[in-house]
Amino acid sequence: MGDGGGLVELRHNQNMSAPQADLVSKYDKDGYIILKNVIDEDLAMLGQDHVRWLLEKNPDLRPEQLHHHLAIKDPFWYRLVADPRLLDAVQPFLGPNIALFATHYICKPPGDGQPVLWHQDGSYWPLDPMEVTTIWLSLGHSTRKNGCMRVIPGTQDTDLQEMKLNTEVDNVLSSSIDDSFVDETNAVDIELGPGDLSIHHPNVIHGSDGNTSDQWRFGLTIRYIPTTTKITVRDAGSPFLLRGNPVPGINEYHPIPECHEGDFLPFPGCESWPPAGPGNEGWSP
Ligand SMILES: O=C(O)CCC(=O)C(=O)O
Repeated sequence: MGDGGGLVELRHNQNMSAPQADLVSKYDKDGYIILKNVIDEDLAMLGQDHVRWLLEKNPDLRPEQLHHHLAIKDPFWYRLVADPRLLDAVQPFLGPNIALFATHYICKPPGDGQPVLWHQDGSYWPLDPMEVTTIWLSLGHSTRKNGCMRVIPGTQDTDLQEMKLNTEVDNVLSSSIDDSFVDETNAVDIELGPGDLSIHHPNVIHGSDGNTSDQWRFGLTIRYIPTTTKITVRDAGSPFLLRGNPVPGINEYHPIPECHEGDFLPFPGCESWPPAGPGNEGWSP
């Protein structure tokens, strides 16, 4: 299964620059792309502080399991996923009306950071249609040694498969795709520095190894949808309208989280929070 007809048509209707069109054709061919230096290093470091802050507030959670429900009332988390540089990066794939479906820090501590077994994202998601793309935002150095994401290019043309319970080793999703779909010899390491990102398709087969190095791996996954995609299970994500217009009757979006004294990670711009507009329109980093 490739992209739905809706997204293909929507791309045809957009005025894309030649570099954007190249990225879209690379994504269509390989199921992922890489963009370097999209956010500044200061913001990436603030993202690392955010992870430490979240872990202090939620001592029972592992750093691979900082899930989207925590984002609903968290102004810094919203600020990060609504960053116009990230929305500009996904707009060629999704069009101008963009919402957040879900977001999840997957950070791997040195020594025992857990693997993410081979899977297709769309198999887990209650979305109709399955028009969605993921930014994997690197907040530090993500390398083969500390368990960077790995992708099998071209597998975005594989239909979504049922994921199987898999707890042979401790792993982030406790499940994986059947081995018969995985040819690891074709896997590509997505090595990234702070502020770099990859964008991947919901059908592409991907995963990552554990972190056996002495360096943390800091990554944030951000699942963006066009506002025409319906989240069919209530409370399945952390829906926010981020850019453009909602479609009546499709999704209900949370309000922009407020900054409550002592209960958020301070960030540049929080003094004049919340930003203007329904999402973040008119706001620049
Ligand atoms: O963070 C990882 O290692 C894997 C990420 C992933 O599976 C995803 O973003 O869908």
